[in-house]
Amino acid sequence: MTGIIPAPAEFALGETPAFVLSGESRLVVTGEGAAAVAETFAAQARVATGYALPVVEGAAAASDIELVVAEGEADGAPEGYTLESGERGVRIGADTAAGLFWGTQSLRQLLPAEIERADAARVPSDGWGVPAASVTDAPRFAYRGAMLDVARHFFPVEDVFSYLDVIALLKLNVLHLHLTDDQGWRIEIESWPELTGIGASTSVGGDGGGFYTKDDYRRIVEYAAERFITIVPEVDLPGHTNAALSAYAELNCEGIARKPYEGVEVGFSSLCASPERAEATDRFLADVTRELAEMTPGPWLHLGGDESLSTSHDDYLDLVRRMTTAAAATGKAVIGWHELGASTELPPGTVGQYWSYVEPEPEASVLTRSFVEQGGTVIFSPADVAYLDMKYVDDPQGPLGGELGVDWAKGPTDLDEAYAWEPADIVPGLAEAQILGVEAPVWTETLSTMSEVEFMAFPRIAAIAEIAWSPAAGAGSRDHDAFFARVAVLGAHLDALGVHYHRVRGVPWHECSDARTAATEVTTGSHADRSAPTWHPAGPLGIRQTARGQDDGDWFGPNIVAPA
Ligand code: TNX
Repeated sequence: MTGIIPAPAEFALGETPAFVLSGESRLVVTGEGAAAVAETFAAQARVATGYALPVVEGAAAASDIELVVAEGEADGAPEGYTLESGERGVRIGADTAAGLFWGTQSLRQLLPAEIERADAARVPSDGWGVPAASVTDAPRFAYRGAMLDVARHFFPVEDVFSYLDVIALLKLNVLHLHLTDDQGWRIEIESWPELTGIGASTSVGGDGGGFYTKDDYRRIVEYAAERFITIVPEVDLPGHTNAALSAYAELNCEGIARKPYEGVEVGFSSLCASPERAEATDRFLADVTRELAEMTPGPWLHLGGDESLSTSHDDYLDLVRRMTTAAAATGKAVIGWHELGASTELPPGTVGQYWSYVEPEPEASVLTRSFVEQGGTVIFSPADVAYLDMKYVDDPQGPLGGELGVDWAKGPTDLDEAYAWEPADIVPGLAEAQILGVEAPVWTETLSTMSEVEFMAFPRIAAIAEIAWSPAAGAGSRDHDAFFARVAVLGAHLDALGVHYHRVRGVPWHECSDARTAATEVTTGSHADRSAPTWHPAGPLGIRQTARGQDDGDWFGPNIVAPA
């Protein structure tokens, strides 16, 4: 079973014998950027196979992988590629280095899963075969995102690297970092040092703080760029700002710094719109957006805008005008959660991120259409299918007794549900060209380790990646069974990578190739299994009790304001 996720636009298995990667194989490159893409592929493949896999120029032999960037290779599609494999070798062609890179991600998935391993201990029983195949592929949407909330819990640079590695496999090309919230400010802003002094010292449940220095952030941007992934930084404004308000008294209407916050309520904090604070607030907005833009090569700044439930409507509109003006002055395009559509003065090209449901709340459609009425576009992240912090249906308590995940959207979310929706069918009246793309957020109120994030993200993120990349198919006409079979192949790759995931029901998961226990079984087992050793290179999931902070009662919904 071959299993490329997301499904290519066109894929056919050939009749000829397989290509076999061997100690003789070379990566033969032509065109701008091809050598760098070859090196990224070879670096991992060398580790797994133990072969030299030199990157060279010249004529390719039947034992080689040829990587070509040249005009017309993928009909001009900016991220498209073609792949041919068989007894005469492998050849991937693309118009751009990005397209070539996505082609190598398909090749990764056509190889045995052991290609992901961090040691060369095992040669697969049939060797390093790639079936004879012919692929012609290009993405449906230009923006294919994952979001990581590093504000509720902080995740170090190495964690972000490992998430980037595995979202690249799924041809996702954006990582949106939710850098600030009530519980923490995670990005260094030199002109406002206390943002990452006081403001970064906290997290949900008192699990400790942290932040990225400018140098850390640049390393993330570079690591992402090697994988053709753009970083979208988010500073959430004007609500979700308790961390900033606790760091600087002058940002508060009362002129008194807020207490740091480690709970999970939303909607209680706001920047101050009043004229007495205008100087400080506008200087804050200008400095933060300027410094963020300077360290971000990508075209977007995300300004949040969601759940500003304690900001009056007039103040909200005033603050949105001021923050979007500041961001636009940096030359970047603005992204905001769909609430930002309440403003009729958005800068040209502002992108709305929809987070209501597959059946939209009426207000959400109106707010979302406002972006396109003002010449912008929309990203879809419907919470009931694309929020990866929702619990799983077949594990409604969450692993180990309800500590991981939330269910406020429409209850827990199954892989089937994550797969069975169509972005063009949500908000009536949007043309395909007005949909910039799709994004899968992971919010981390209940998730404090990368293993926990992985467990919630995989395999559901594969469904979102396929919706983002593969040709349009009405929700009803997606090939559910074929997708689930391909998810099983992905599972074998995740096993080899050491990425945690939930073995959701309905997927014909492969046997673990080892007598040892899969980490994923440990996660869903009883409490007694928690400390059981696993074969996993990543080690045991290590789930611990993730405290919910001060409010240990019912989980919040998106519209619940914290008690005063
Ligand atoms: C809603 S929807 C939020 C986040 C929470 C998340 C938890 C939206 C833009 N914001 O503040 O972390 O729910 O699932």
